Amino acid sequence: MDKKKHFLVTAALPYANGPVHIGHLAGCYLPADIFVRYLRSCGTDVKFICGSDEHGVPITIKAKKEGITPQQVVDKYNGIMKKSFEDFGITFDHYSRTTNPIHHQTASDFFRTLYDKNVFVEETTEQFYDEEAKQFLADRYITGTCPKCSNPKAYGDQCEKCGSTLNATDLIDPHSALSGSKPVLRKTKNWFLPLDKLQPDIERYIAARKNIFRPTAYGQCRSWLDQQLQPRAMTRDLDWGVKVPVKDAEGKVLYVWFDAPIGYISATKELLPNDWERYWKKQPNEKDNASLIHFIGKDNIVFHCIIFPAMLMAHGDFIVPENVPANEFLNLEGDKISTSRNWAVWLNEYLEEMPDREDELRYVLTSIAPETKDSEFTWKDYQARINNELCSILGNFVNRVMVLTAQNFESRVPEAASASVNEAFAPVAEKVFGLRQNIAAELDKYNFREAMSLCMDLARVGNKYLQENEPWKLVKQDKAAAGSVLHHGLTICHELAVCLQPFLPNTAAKLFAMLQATPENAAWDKPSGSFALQAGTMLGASEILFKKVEDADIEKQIQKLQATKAAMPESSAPAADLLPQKEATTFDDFVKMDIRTGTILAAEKVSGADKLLKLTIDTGIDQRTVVSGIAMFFKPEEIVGKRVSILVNLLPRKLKGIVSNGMILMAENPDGKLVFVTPDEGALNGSSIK
Ligand code: B3M
Ligand code: ZN
Repeated sequence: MDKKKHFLVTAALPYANGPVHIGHLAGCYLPADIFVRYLRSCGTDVKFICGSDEHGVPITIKAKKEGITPQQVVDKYNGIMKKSFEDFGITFDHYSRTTNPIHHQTASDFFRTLYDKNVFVEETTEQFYDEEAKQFLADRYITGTCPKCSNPKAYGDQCEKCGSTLNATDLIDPHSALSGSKPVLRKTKNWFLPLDKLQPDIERYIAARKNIFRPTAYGQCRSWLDQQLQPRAMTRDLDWGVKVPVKDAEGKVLYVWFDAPIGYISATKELLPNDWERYWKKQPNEKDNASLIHFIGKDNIVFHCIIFPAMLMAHGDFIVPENVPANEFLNLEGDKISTSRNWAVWLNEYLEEMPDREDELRYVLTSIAPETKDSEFTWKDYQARINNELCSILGNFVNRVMVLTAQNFESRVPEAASASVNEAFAPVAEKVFGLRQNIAAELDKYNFREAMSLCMDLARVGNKYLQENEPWKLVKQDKAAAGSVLHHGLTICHELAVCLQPFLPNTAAKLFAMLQATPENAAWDKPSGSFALQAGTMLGASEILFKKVEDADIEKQIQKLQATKAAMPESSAPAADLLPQKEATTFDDFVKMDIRTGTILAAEKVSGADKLLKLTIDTGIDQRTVVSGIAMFFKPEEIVGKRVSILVNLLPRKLKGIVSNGMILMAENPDGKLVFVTPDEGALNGSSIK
């Protein structure tokens, strides 16, 4: 990585519709902050930009739910989010808002430039319309079955299960999230970004990033390109957002995914009214272009890796993102983190309930960072990592060196006077400086998890050095030699302070204060062997770096989550994730369906069909064959004897050559696994369900 260049680093603009949780932090804010702190400590010119995404359906849905206006929603959550980022030590140079006038102007101008360049295709198409709510249904206002993976809870713009980006009209069995009703199609005009025509440019852009993007990001882009890009509407029939700045566009706003990434530009303008172009625009000499880096979560990949670059290229004046480090998802105690189900560790609550433990959370979240696959946060693991790693390895090493120096050398950095000790330290020093370089190399490659673990290796080297030299014994025989050992021990502490700066900034600051050293710019690039510690320097007060996490602290948190689970209504899934109620039906229609209780007598796999099981069911009236699509969830031998509910008068259907007489009723658990709808004990086979 060319650290002499100037960088613009962004972290995804969070929707201002809920507080920040640990999933957000692990997804992009923490790695972005580590990266930026690293660049700053190398003396690199970097600006770190973020802000609230205050438009789009996620905001208006929240407003409806809370019974307040969209403006009130964003005012409330922007304040909460901004404060917890600050309190946690995410060091944005600027945290903006997409409702700011400067953003409306910037997004509007950007759209107008593309419009004037005839980039957009203006087209009247049929879009879903809710006749009850009297409005068009864009994006999350519509739910239905994903055409790619059959997830019944896909949104009009995206399926969260398979990650596909969708158009509302792709959905099977669409429903309005506003009224639950079946929408109708109505004609409306919109402006489309012709991604199909821009495909060759994007192909070139993505090809050049084959070895830069992480495999998930590259793979998602490839699969989009392989399916051929389609034009995508950049405007919406809604009243909350940036007004479309052309004529005949009343009642229309910019698509939130058009305006939000432009928010990065507006925020930079706000921060640097006179200098922002240096970070965004192509410079006369290409080598003077900034490096643009977007940290995001994997659900935002296509918008940052395809649509935004396409917009920037179509505009013409702007550079394109150099890298888009995208993380996977963090789960919590075995379940998906979810704002609407309140299944999260909220940052504002953590900061209150676990005071002065910011670095501990940074450590844990970086150690389990979901860089290449989803990962999981549990409180027990949090406790174990702090107690067994931060306290026992890092904290213990530093404490031993400090205490021994205080006891034996009046807290002054001892001379490295013993030639033999110094000689023996040479290979250790080599290891230490090698680690520093390796940490930097991993950071250059955005491998934060590995870099964090190398920092702990550095502390391990320190512990081993102490263990092998036993200065507490040596001091009784040869004080100068013990002093030399402690001098080198302090040097390793200093190395730790340098390397930990981006990861555990509070700890690094404490270490620098204890060593009476200052964090120097370019400390990372210093040649090996150049120590900042002067013999005779009076050390600062020694501090315990990490306190053990007690069982009681963790129990409280676990109980809190258990209470959340208990309070979840049986319909535990968020309202927005459940299928809305279907259209009204009559009792007469219902009784036409003959549903009975039965028992599975036999089950076997259907050859040539992964999903199907052939079941023999005792329905009370007969024994019959039913073919059921449940083979992904059950082994045949597990379900023999299972009580079930069965629709017996469904017309026979032939599946893989077998005639199926009826249908077993199934429900879905929160993991998407199908479960049987089993009658209560006592119901005989053949008893009608009514
Ligand atoms: N607000 C999506 C999200 O919060 C969106 C990111 C915008 S980044 C320009 O996941
Ligand atoms: Zn899907």
